[in-house]
Amino acid sequence: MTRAGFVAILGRPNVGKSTLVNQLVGAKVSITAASPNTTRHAIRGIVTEGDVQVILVDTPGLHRPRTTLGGRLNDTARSAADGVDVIAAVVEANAPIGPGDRHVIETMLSHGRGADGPKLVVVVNKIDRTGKESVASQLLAASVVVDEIAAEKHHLDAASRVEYFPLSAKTGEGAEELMAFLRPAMPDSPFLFPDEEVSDVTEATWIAELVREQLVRKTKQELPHSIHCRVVEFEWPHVTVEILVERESQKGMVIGKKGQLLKDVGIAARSQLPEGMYLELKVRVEPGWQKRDDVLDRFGY
Ligand SMILES: Nc1nc2c(ncn2[C@@H]2O[C@H](COP(=O)(O)OP(=O)(O)O)[C@@H](O)[C@H]2O)c(=O)[nH]1
Ligand SMILES: [Mg+2]
Repeated sequence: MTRAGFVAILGRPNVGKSTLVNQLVGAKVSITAASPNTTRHAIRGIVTEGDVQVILVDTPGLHRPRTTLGGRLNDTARSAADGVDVIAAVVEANAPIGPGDRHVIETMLSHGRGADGPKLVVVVNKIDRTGKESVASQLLAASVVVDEIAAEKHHLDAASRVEYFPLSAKTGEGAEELMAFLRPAMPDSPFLFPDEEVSDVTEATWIAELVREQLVRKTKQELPHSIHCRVVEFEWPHVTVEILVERESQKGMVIGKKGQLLKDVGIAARSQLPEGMYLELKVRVEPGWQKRDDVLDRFGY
């Protein structure tokens, strides 16, 4: 009999959720960057080993939304925790557990109620950034926060089932211990994805994501939030990605001096695409798209 199930990865922006999914899958399936709100969809990373399939659901970071897009990203993250077998809340080892983390832990606990509720995990990530003693005290701090929220919100039963894992999504330290917990937590089930698949992202979406990843990494301030990328033409080996920004001034920032920034983005994205693929980038202004429900619907957020 095979086993297969879902693990939702929750956390505030930038704690390393996407890096964790990539580390566990052993391949890049979700783009990552040092700026918040890089992940915009619930992306599934699939680990199939022997007769167990663990499907990791990467989610947008839970945050205080300032735009319609931000609100939708939170909804995507919360609904990703519905009906899963395990919920993992990720916090950082190298920063105090703050209000944003508390909100994440509360979301995890409230989804974890009932005897047949999901298994619950707190991952203390980025342990490569701190010493062993700080890791130990952060694990303790996390468990204190879990107990506090549980007492306050009447989630004591869920809180008693929480397991804690110190980990570095970057180096992989602690990843096997987490996988060893996740495998037996999967229910009896046929595989839900073909066993050679590592993600549920289509090729066109993936190409657009790779372009957006480079843009997010190379631009600053509010610009990463204002960018949406989509494939508008795809006829092998030619693919055209349209880059949408919100204002005319942002168009210039994306293109860069003498077109250098856009050129660098193209080179970096293309290096991760199949050999021989030809990538064309176009920039277009779609005024205020982040705040417009009609555009967000159209873009699938
Ligand atoms: N040092 C260190 N950096 C990490 C680790 N995990 C993630 N990061 C970095 O943290 C930033 C945010 O990572 P990302 O996975 O995009 O976070 P997300 O917003 O939670 O998905 C990136 O710059 C990552 O390289 C880790 O275990 N150690
Ligand atoms: Mg992410």
